[in-house]
Amino acid sequence: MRSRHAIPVLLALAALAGLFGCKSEQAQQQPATNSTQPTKAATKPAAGGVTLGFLVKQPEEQWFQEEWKYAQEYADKNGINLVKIGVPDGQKVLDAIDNLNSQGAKGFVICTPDVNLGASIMAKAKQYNMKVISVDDQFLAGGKPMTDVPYMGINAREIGRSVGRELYKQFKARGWNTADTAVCAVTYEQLPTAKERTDGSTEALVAAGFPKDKIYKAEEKTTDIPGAIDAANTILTQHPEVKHWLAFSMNDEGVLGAVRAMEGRNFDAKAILAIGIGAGSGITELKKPQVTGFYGTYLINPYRHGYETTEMLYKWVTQGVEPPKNTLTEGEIVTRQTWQDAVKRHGLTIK
Ligand code: FCA
Repeated sequence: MRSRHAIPVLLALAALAGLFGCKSEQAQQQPATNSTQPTKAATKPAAGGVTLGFLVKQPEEQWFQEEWKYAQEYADKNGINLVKIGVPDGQKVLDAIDNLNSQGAKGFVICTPDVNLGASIMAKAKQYNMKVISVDDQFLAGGKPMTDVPYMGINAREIGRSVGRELYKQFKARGWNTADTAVCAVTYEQLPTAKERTDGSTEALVAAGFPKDKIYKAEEKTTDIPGAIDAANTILTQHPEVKHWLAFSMNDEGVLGAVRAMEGRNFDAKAILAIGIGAGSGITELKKPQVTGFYGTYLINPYRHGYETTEMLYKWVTQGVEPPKNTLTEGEIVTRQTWQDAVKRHGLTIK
């Protein structure tokens, strides 16, 4: 009886194990605390395979989906069991690290939901003997970057400046004047990479000749479109005299929120000039058949942040190759006319 069932049982087990080849998407939906579930055994990688984690603060944001996509591409090529988990708060991060440990992970890449969690994340990783690479948002300890933890981020200040310079150029090209034009700067200053970006944009606009007192800060509480809409609405209410609006932020979501708030107050696309930073929702906006006030975006590179960080972690774990401590990536401003070519040149496939 038992032996007659042995083959079907083995097949079922194999199917379960097969599921694990594509289980990472599933991991993202499962609460991190699921590590003790009976299915855990099936998460064991094939003999010789390595398990690594990739934790991100906002899995619903397109940037992070792109990052995961390229991380998975590297994992698939190298037989890595990549466990992708969304970690929107500190508790989820700690649970996710426990989860990774129970799956035998040797390390993880993380974009933390709170940069001040750096020390606790490192303590927990050390306890489990896991290696850590931080991506996008660098850990802070006592307000200072934890430069001993390998980090890949964007060259925030310089990218912000590029956005500011392009805004000024387009503002001039439209023949607008500063008498009835102002800037809605959607800011999130508690996050250093965000502050660097928006400070850089302000700096470049002012250096080009835009009056600093007409750059209004809209402080968002969350770095998504709803958070930016709320923040921008406050500024729009305070300044009914403005006829032309410029907008910048730390990411596409911040700028799209500003544009949506302006549209909500009947500003025509021709009265708005907005430039984002990202590689996802900004491109989706540029693809829309109708032109909106979202003029362009500074295209950053999720391939490098996903594929290369996973590669660095894998080589660190398997060959002892230490990753560089600080890698800053760049990109370029793209518009409705240029994004397709740029996306191709940077080796990206953005949906
Ligand atoms: C931060 C932002 C993301 C993205 C990334 C590179 O984590 O929150 O939107 O811009 O940096």
